[in-house]
Amino acid sequence: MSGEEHPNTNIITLTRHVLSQQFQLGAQASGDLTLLLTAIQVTSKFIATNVRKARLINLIGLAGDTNVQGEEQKKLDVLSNDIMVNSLRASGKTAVLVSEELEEAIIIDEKHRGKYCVVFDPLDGSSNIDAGVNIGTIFGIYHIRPGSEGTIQDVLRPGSEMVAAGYTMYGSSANLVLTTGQGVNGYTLDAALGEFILTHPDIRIPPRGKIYSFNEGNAMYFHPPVNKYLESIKFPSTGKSPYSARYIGSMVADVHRTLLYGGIFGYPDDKKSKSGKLRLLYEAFPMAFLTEQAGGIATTGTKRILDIVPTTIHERCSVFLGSKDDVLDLKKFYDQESVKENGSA
Ligand code: AHM
Ligand code: MG
Repeated sequence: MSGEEHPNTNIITLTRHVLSQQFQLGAQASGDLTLLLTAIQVTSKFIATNVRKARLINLIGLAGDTNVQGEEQKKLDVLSNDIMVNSLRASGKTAVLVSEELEEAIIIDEKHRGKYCVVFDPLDGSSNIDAGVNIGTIFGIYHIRPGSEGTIQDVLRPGSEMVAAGYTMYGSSANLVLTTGQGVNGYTLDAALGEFILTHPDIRIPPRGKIYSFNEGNAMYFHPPVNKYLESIKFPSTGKSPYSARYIGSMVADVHRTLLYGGIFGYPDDKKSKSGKLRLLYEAFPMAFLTEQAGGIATTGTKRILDIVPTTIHERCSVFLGSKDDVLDLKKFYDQESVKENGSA
């Protein structure tokens, strides 16, 4: 060994990695999913670049419009949405698109129509943009139903039917984390090469963590099982250490940390927000798919998130996800509550 640093000449790019995974599927794989993921990568690179220079080119601040949830849109949200819609349509691989920023689903015209449907939040965690804190893009991909020409019914399906899901986190580097149903892998954007390189192969959530991630400012609205659970990890039985609190307020960043370090992330429904805050299709489903593929659990407290059948494209749901043992601990409080309710009924 000379001790000299040699560049790695066998780098595994995201495209190479997904192609090799698809190759293992044999004849079923036509390469279309790989091409669709290429389009998503390009949008992530474009958004990453714009996030980075936002302050300099005056993209920070409000665009002066409100989105379907009645929230003010940031300029970067609008831009990211436009980038994704344009790129996904032009890919020729999509039939239906659902974006957090658009009230209606987009049904792709025949000329550009492909066999995948993409649901996405182009720039999640937008309240963090002005502070330069991590934000991200979340996406989930369905295969169109057999015989369908692309309708809203193609995306009103349980998350367990998604064929791929992931997110790109824009932080100190851009990290794309992806599942195609064969585990979870993380890729980091090499800005010089302009490629996402495999840096976190086969991400597995530790079975138990030491971190909880909730917006505890809402505790006065939380239902009893949530507050009882939080109490149990902050004031554990003798001999055990309390959990640490970490809450960024960007789902992508909070879930990313949970995947890598373990612990539990929660955004429950409560007395004020009857269905919770997070959106089922393009926030809860993709993150639940990734969590399960990494060996964790994702639940509403009473049911598996991926089993929910959506009835509208922007519906919300309660979310708890993370390390298996931590989420099971929380579930016990929900189970006790339902025993109490049924017992007293
Ligand atoms: P957004 O889609 O408007 O950005 O809202 C979603 C975000 C998530 O990233 C995050 O988990 C949550 O809202 C934080 O909400 P809160 O500020 O209520 O804690
Ligand atoms: Mg969002």
